[in-house]
Amino acid sequence: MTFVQNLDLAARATETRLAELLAALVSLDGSSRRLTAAMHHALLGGGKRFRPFLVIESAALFGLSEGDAIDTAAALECVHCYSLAHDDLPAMDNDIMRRGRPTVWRAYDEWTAILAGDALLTLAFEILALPTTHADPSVRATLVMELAKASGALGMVGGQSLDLEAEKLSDQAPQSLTSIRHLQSMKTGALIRFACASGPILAQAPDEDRRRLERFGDVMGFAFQISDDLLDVEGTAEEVGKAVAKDAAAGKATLVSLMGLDAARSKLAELEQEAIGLLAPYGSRAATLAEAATFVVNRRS
Ligand code: GRG
Repeated sequence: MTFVQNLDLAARATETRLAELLAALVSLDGSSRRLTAAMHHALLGGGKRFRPFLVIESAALFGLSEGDAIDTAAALECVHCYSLAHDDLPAMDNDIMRRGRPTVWRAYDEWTAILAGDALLTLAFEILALPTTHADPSVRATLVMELAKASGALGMVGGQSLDLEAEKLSDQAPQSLTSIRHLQSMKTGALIRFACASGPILAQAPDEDRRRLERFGDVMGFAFQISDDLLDVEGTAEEVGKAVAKDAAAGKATLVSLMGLDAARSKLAELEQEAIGLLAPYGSRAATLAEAATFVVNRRS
């Protein structure tokens, strides 16, 4: 099977489980139809489901099945989709297209998009608390703790704030490579790191494995961000499913604008090798995850 077929299988399994969880946990009778429809719009229909794929594959390294990892994968995707719905709002990035469709606030309105994001964030933790996520409550508590940290003030939300401060507040110092690297390891990196660490957490694997997979997640997150910046410069809106060239138009410093295209591409190649090297102890079980490193470096969407 090719890497893209594997990614697609994980995406379909995640979407099936997300639809089931939405139907089971957000009943149409008890909730606002408008809110539920906006949650559907944010969560289903498009998206690579790359983070769920990382959850499933990092769990597979330790002999766990897709079914063992799917609820954790779905919970993480709820947080990711909430972040996109909020990031697209006029007060933040003000985007009208996402995944080739109108953003949630354009399809509904701002308050519905805010509330749908809020509901997806809380749904993620409801899913992690379900016994179907893991039979052992202490594993569920660890997942809740780690996803909360990855999503919150020291993770994605904190990184988003640092990014918006630099962009929108006039008294901020110009961004350096170090400050951008730091904010992006929080904004984009923290969820990818959680995805990679969740396999050893679910498998109750030794700490050494968890640290190795966290390091793998850091490297993948860094590569993902550089490739995202490159796509903003080199990609087309059709490929990416959203507006491109936004960073340059906003005069925004990015890893690519500060490093230059050639240095960014060679950094990506270096990160690809580092990621693959970190998987060496897992031999052929890590073949798909190693291909993911190559995919991130070369992705066009
Ligand atoms: C609003 C709290 C809050 C956080 C927003 C994730 C994020 C933080 C902003 C998105 C802006 C952005 C373009 C970040 C760069 C990396 C990234 C997260 C890209 C989108 O993720 P993909 O490519 O998207 O995995 P799909 O659609 O495939 O799920």
